[in-house]
Amino acid sequence: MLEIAGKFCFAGNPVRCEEYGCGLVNKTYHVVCDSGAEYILQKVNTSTFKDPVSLMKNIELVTRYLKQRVKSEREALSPVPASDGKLYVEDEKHGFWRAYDFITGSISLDRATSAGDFYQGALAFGRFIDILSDFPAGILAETIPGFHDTVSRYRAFKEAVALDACGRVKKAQREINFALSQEPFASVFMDLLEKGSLPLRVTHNDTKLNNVLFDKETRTALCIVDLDTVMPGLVMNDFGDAIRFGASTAAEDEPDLSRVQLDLELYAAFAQGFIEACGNNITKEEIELFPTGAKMMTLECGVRFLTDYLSGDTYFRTSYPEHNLVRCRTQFKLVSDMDKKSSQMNQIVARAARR
Ligand code: ADP
Ligand code: GN1
Ligand code: MG
Repeated sequence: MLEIAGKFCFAGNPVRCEEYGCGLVNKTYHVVCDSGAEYILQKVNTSTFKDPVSLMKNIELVTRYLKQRVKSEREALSPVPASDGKLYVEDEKHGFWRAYDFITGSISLDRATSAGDFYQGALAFGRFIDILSDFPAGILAETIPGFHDTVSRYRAFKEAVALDACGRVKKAQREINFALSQEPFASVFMDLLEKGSLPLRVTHNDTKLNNVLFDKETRTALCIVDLDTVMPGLVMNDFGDAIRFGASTAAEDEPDLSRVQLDLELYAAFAQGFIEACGNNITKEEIELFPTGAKMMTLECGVRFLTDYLSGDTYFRTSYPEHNLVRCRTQFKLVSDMDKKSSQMNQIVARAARR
């Protein structure tokens, strides 16, 4: 690892390199140099991101744009060039790597410890939408085609069921039935998009709370990270994915489903912060669809975990054989809970929009 780290233009010589964070797709390391300078070094998963050079072009364009519009340098990521001037190092033996300045004094949270934290996270994700609302979306590459096309996610799921590559269909029959019972819902956004009644914007598309960096001391949100999936998308999905992950009462892989519910206090805190920070950029129709976005992203993510379980765990990093099935169950439990709480979810968003 230090060999790779040595190929980037770091201040000083890398002396320490440790795994960092909890991402399920890329691999992240924290590098410390003998000068004291700190960096984030990442191995990009090129099975997932098939055109990593275009991906890095997206990141270059977006970080440059953000840098010119934020108040302090801790509020936007800074990619570090390699010695040849490119923003990545690639070779056959080691794979595809990139680096960022480590945002000093920052932490990320896998769970909100208070509604205040989650409200802060919402402000950061909303500001991201707000700042990028004038960015020319057309110049961004689609880093994962159909990333939030829930209909095509269902297609892949049904193929995995038919193939039953690992003989796991029997073990997941209940979850498969649940997914199928929800299938008519999966096309709601795709249908509206086809009719042309929803705007595509530059969105983040992976708005897990741990993709926000907080100031360790003040607990205010500083910066949005994990920009691999920044591309044209729907703002409801950014709202929804954040709720899916951050407004649950339990971790994404909690095996005890009695502990998994949608926390309406956290949901309300996020709705308030996100709507406030998106400003006038988003329409009334988009806001009305935020609760639908929450259910859509939760259902889609559950279907993706289930598909990966049935296909032999080739996409998401797992720690034990049933891990993806356990993750799928938490998502489906949340979907059911959202169905029960849908009128409250609608009221909360309507109230936040009136403020
Ligand atoms: P992954 O795709 O694996 O989720 P991320 O880009 O989200 O990778 O990085 C993983 C974790 O590393 C983040 O959750 C955050 O805690 C931390 N991190 C990422 N970039 C920085 C940075 N520039 N400065 C400080 N911490 C960072
Ligand atoms: C992945 O890479 P990470 O951990 O931030 C995935 C998201 C899922 C999430 C589930 C590129 O996010 O779409 O919602 O896992 N990212 C990609 O935890 O597929
Ligand atoms: Mg991440």
